Amino acid sequence: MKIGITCYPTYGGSGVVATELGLELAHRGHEIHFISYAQPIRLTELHPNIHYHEVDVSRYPLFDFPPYDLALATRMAEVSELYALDILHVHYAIPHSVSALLARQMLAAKPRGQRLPFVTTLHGTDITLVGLDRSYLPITRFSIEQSNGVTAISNYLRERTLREFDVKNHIEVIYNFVNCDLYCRDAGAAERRLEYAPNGERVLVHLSNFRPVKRVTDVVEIFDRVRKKMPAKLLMIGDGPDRSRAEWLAVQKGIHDDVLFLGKQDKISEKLAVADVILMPSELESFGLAALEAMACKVVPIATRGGGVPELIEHGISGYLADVGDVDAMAGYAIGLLNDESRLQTMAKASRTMAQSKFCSSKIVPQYEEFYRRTLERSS
Ligand code: GMT
Repeated sequence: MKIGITCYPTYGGSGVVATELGLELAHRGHEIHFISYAQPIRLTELHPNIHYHEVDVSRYPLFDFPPYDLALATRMAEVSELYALDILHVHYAIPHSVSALLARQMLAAKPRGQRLPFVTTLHGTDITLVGLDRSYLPITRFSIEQSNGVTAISNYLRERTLREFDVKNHIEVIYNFVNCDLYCRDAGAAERRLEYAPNGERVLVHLSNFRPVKRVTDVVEIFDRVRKKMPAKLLMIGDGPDRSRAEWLAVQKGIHDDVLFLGKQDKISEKLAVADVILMPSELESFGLAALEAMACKVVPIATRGGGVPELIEHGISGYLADVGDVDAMAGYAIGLLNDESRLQTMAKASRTMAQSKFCSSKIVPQYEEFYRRTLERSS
């Protein structure tokens, strides 16, 4: 198939899923066209089946807010026509599904009337935060209803979309996935760990875009409690609006030397694979891709239990779940686990098994292929 993919290229889990999906599909022989305003950050590999088309948003003194969604729609239509795309897959509803809808209409109105069915994948805050803002809700609902196919990344997100948006479409649940061959406890992990924890300290990790929903100061609070009980290091991977709050908190607590802010990183699997535990105390996660990537690397997740997270983590078996803001409980789980090597090893194995048995790309990517086929059949 010839598949167009649009996502946010620089920020967040939806862009990661979109990029990894494009790469996996390219390896399976599909022709992939990324259409976005910048090259997706995880698109580091050159592959003959992968093409990238930049959307140029022209500036004009009248435009306080340059109309990216219109430039995107134009580029989607252009690329679809030039490369005879079969289907367009947009990740994150706002504004991508609206642009796809416009592109589909532009092509249908042409003399030869090319068809451009599009699939919208709902990821999280496009529904739970942004989409529920009154100024976005009607158009988000409309573009979801107009999509030729809709997927959500967890049952939680599917139910919430149906309930709060009152849309009538079928929404297929296709979970986030991880490449289990790449994300694993590789042979070099022990040596790399020494760079961060040279004296045998425990290693905790957090990976996010440091937005308020991630509650990064809770990460520091939890680590502070752990640090009082044992030598430990915290790796903070990523960057975003709340990073400096977290840095200041670490300074105030006197643990700044043990909290390593690594910023945005590539080769995420290599960083995750050195850790014992990942902390994900988010306000809400529709799924929790960062936890899945860590679990595949035998890193045990300690997370909040809201949203779609319980579909990934079984409390007490492949990780621990606590209420939002309950930093004492999450610290208690971490301390108990890190003090008990045999339980840590058992849960690390259970985490990997969970990732392998349900969420490997080899299991999930064919579900997308099948969904494209059904969508194409329905819209022919
Ligand atoms: O919060 C983020 O990391 C970004 C956000 C997004 O939509 O880009 O992530 C959402 O999508 C991820 C991939 O599908 C999910 O794993 C995350 O749980 C989800 N984030 C939230 O629901 C807050």
